[in-house]
Amino acid sequence: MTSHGKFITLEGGEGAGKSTNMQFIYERLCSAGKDVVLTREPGGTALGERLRTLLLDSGAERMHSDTELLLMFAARAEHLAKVIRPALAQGRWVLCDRFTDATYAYQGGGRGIQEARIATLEEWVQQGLQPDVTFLLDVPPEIGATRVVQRGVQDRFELEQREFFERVRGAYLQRAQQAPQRFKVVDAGRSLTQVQAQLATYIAGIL
Ligand code: Z5A
Repeated sequence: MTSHGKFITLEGGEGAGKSTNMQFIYERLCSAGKDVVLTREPGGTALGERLRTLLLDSGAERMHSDTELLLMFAARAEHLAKVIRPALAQGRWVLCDRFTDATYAYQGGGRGIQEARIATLEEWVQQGLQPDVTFLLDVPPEIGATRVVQRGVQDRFELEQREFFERVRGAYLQRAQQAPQRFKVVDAGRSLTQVQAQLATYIAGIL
């Protein structure tokens, strides 16, 4: 019988260093002999990537927050059916750049949608499936903003104000407090060397 692989997610606010550390985590897991599927949300499938383009397009007409929430879960339903569940069932590990905690943080904390509405969609789409481990790169928005300033064109979320990112951060930290077994919180305001040393310790603990 094939055993289920582990489902690992990486979360954080803007400038937390997700892309940089995603690669680091991926390499650590592969070096330990794990067969890892690297994927992301919104996205991860052909249709999901098309939804991602709609969701991030800063030139698009203003989107209602309910539309944004539903599109996030539409992309997630596709991702779970086509990529995440099949990979886990084959015993592969899935390393996903953002998942439902991002919905609670951005659509819940950031946009102000009630948690209960998000929880209803979560139950419908995930049917109990949760990440085994979630790395949260926590950084104060003022530090994150200085890191992304040179990145050029900003997406629809990156154009939000500081208060939005404060609420996003607060919602992430609250989720981490509510599920301390699943969350591994990393102080991502420190140097990359320090961040990756802490990540390496956490990774060693889940192998
Ligand atoms: N979203 C949502 O609203 N609801 C949902 O359910 C989901 C997503 C799933 C796209 O996400 C948007 O989707 C996101 C939330 C929304 N919006 N925002 N903002 P994304 O994950 O694709 O986009 P992102 O947040 O911009 O992630 P990113 O590209 O990984 O950016 P990052 O975290 O800033 O990472 P980075 O590019 O690796 O780092 C930024 C810079 O900082 C770079 O120059 C690094 O070299 C530097 N860096 C990294 N770490 C350090 C340290 N420790 N010290 C100094 N400098 C550093």
